[in-house]
Parts: sequence; structure tokens; C-alpha cells
Amino acid sequence: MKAVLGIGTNMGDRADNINSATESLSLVPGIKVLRASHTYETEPWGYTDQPNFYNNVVEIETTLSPEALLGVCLGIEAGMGRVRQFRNGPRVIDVDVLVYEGYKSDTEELQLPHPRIGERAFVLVPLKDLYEDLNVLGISYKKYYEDMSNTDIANKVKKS
Ligand code: PH2
Ligand code: MG
Ligand code: MG
Repeated sequence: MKAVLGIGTNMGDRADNINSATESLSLVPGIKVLRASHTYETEPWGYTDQPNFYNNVVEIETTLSPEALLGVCLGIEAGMGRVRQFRNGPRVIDVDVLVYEGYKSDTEELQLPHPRIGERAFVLVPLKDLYEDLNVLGISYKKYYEDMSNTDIANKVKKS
């Protein structure tokens, strides 16, 4: 199955962190990284008194279940030294499962598709790199992208 992951970081060497997380994903048996969006520098969303983030999204092909994939993401975060302080706070790395092909979930551990994709320019803008029409594995985010303000889009500075 295909899945799309969102990666974010605002502590340490942010470009390095995105590369390390992507490299770690590619080394997991059952995961093949197919494509990555550009990386963007983005203003913090939700809790604003923290450094800017780097964000990107990657498309993978995987034989892992959504739950197992989530486990891999949390493992990579832990391996890179993530310490959870408070919700939406600064982090060395965050790897979120955004969409998993054909799968919906609303448990406490795993909500799929990720419920806040439509509100977040730092996700919608990189998604547009991979899915020009904003149809992400069968789910359309076109309306959300069109409704996003131009200032939100302008805030995104392409880094690679
Ligand atoms: N992640 C959050 C909260 N706020 N803001 C930006 N710009 N990028 C993020 O990845 C991010 C955020 C919670 O996961
Ligand atoms: Mg997360
Ligand atoms: Mg997140």
C-alpha cells in the first residue's frame, strides 16, 4: 500500500534531521521511500513562541499495517532523541502518518487520515509538490488548499 508521511523539525540541524529521518525510513524492511516533496521553512502553527520549522512530506510504498507504520515512526523519533514536552511544542523530529491508502481510523493512538491536514499550510504546500491536483491517495484536499490564505502560502520558503 502507499502512504504519505509528514516530517517536521525545529530543533538542531533541521535539514540534517529531515534527511536522517528519511534515511531511517528507507532502511526499514517493508518500507520503500518513493518520492519526497521540497523542504519548506515554515512558521510555527498552534504554539507560536518557538523557532521556525522545516517541513516536508514523503510518499512511501509499504507492506506494514498502519499501526506498524506508526510504530516505526515513533521509533525513529525516539531514536533521534525526541523528548515530548507539551502539545505542538518544539521537537527535534516529528514523523506523522498523514494518509494510508484505503484506510480510515479514529482511535486515540491513530487517526487516519490525519485530522488536521486541511488546516495546515505546512502540510498542504508540500503535498502539492507530490499531488499537483491535491488528490492524495484518493482524498481531495483541493478545497482546503484553495481556501488557504495567500499569506500562509507566502510564509513557506522553499529550502530544497
Ligand atoms: N507541528 C506541530 C505543531 N506546529 N508548525 C509547523 N510549522 N510545522 C510543524 O511540523 C508543526 C507545527 C505538531 O505536530
Ligand atoms: Mg507526531
Ligand atoms: Mg505532527
